Amino acid sequence: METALIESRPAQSGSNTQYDAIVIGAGFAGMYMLYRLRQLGMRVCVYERGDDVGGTWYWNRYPGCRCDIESLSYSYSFSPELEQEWNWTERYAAQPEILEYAKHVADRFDLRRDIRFCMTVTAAMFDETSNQWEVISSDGTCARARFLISAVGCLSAGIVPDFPGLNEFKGSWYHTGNWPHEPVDPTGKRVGVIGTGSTGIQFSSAIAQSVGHLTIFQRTPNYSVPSCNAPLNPEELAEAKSNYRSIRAHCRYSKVGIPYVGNEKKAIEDTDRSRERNFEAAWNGAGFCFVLSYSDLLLDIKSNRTAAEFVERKIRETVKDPETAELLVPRGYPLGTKRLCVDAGYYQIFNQDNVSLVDVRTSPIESITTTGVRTLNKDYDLDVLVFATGYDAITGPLLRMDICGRNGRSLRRKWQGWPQSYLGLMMEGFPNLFTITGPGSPCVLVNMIVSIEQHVEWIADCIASMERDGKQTIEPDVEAECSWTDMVDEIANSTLYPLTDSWYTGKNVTGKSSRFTPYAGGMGPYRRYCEEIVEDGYRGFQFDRDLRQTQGAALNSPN
Ligand code: N01
Repeated sequence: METALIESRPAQSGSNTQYDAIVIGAGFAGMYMLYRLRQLGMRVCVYERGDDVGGTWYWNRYPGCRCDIESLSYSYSFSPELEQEWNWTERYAAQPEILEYAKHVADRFDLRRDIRFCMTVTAAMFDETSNQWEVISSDGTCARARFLISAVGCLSAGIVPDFPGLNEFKGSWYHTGNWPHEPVDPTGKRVGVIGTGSTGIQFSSAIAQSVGHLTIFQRTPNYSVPSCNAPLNPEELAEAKSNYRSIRAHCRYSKVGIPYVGNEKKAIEDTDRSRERNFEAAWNGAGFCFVLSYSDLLLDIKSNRTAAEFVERKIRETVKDPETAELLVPRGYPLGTKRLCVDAGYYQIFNQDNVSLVDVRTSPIESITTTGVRTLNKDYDLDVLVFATGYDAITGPLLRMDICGRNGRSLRRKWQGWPQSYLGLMMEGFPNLFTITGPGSPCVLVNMIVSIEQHVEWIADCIASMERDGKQTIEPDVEAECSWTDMVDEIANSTLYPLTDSWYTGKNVTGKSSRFTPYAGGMGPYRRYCEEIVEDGYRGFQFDRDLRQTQGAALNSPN
């Protein structure tokens, strides 16, 4: 049920401002966190580097940007009134509609008055004498708060590869995650796209018809399946609205946080004919859930191959030029271990005369010239160059800030080897710092909004219980953190994910230690685990930790 808002004290402006809680980021996580903290009567300030709410959906304005989770479940569940008044228009909402939704939420719950826009948090230090976080932002001001909550998202630190000559390029260039607010008209232009992940595939499919020529620079082909997007008709919408409570209940304890019921059968145990029928049906309607068309596709390499071969056949059937088709066929990694892409006619665009595919694995990009891209074999003249080159995911957005916990220990140092956390929610040595969808949580493997809501509610309940019990600080034990990190690792190793270099493992970032960091055990099991920990008196956490113990633990800590 939606709870009435408790009127909270307004945030103050200026330097050395004091709050009860500071939230970093005003995307879906930050907005809901603010809403919940206000309900506790807290003085909250949200820092947001953009000039409006929306996070990912504020920054990613590139043509074709769309959610690959269905609108009816990629939306907040906390307010039945909000659910009833908002009308999604398509099965998979496009970026402008999702951004409108975020703005609507901000207006409806009067969130903006506690958000400081165009402010980037650069550093945060924990002051042990006062048990306060000191938060420094881009304008040089410092604010203090007892609780610091990171809502910076998992895919918000974009990467532009360090190609020599980029500054000399005479055309326009953009990273898809920092797309201009004013329209970029590609009509009739020579456009180059580097990157063929979800973003590059969406972007290329969306603009191929209107550009003069589109050159796609591909290093690794991805598996992509049709989204089968369609308008939502009034009956479907009404049906969903009348069933929202049961849909949400299912999502909260499901594996992926969506209302889709996956096939419990194993691909490897099915007959060839039945498997083909099943894959065909999934290809023609399941979108991202293609990967759930059998229970073992991400667990068993032989099963995975059956799905991969099906998609590879589809690519060869669709793309008329056999050489291009072969270049587009993924090789050497299991389907879905790089996030499965969901497209609107991607493979079809290669049958257009104005689209060409350049294999930069065999002929690498050497530099950007004044007129375009130079590969080992050839120069490509371009008017517009688009970097769909991805993100320093999950830990990147957190480590862009200089965060120091007890004894001045920095998070960058703590996470040098691998990102240790307890439940993906907190780190030992960093009291009262919560990370929404941090490493070690299901985050990017499930419906992000379901994951966000679970974390926000857990954090809000935890803070409320501390207030009730008069506790000043909370942080995990080293032992709890280590065993959680080991468990995340163990579960990951029971899947096929770690076999592939991807942004999931951090291998896409030069110098980043490689490890599969999300919790791959599923949303439902994770939620139950978090609930049990609370029922068990916050097992693995310490309240008001004794400093002498802390010093001992820090000496014994491996990081
Ligand atoms: O990023 P990516 P993305 N030279 O890392 C290539 C989410 N998302 O922005 O694979 C040449 O997947 C790189 O090549 P390689 C979704 O979770 C969601 O596309 O490293 N190429 C790869 O092809 C998604 O998974 C939606 O060999 C270079 C590409 O750039 C995540 O965001 C929509 C290169 C990067 O692909 C990230 O997707 C869009 C270089 N130097 C995105 N460096 C939704 O629908 C990198 N590449 C919700």
